[in-house]
Amino acid sequence: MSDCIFCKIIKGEIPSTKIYEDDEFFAFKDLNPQAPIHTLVVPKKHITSLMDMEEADAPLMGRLLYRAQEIAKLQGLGEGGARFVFNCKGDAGQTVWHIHCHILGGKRLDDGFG
Ligand code: IU
Repeated sequence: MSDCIFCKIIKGEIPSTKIYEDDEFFAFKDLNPQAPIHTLVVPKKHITSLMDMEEADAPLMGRLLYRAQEIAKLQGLGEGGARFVFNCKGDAGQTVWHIHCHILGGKRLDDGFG
């Protein structure tokens, strides 16, 4: 989608600190980290929100979860663990309308959810 900021990051039109890329997914450091490790994993396919995905996208999103936990381990979170978050739509605070999985870790996240 031409005016989507994450689509532009995926294409390299906007710079980012890339952590991982394959044919289907792109992962990069969050610009405003909420934990020592804060990475976003996005599908290259533009889907606006987890709650807008179609059933046909379920295998892709399953693979996204598998990749996300691999990426967390790549970043040294295998031992301590991590939080995987999808903010969906307004009440959850979604601000970028391209599905993204937040990976948060590198410290004890004992602040409840979010
Ligand atoms: P949210 O789940 O939609 O609330 O999260 C969007 C995240 O995208 C948020 O943590 C931002 O800091 C992050 N982000 C970014 O890393 N780079 C950007 O250019 C923009 C947002 I816009």
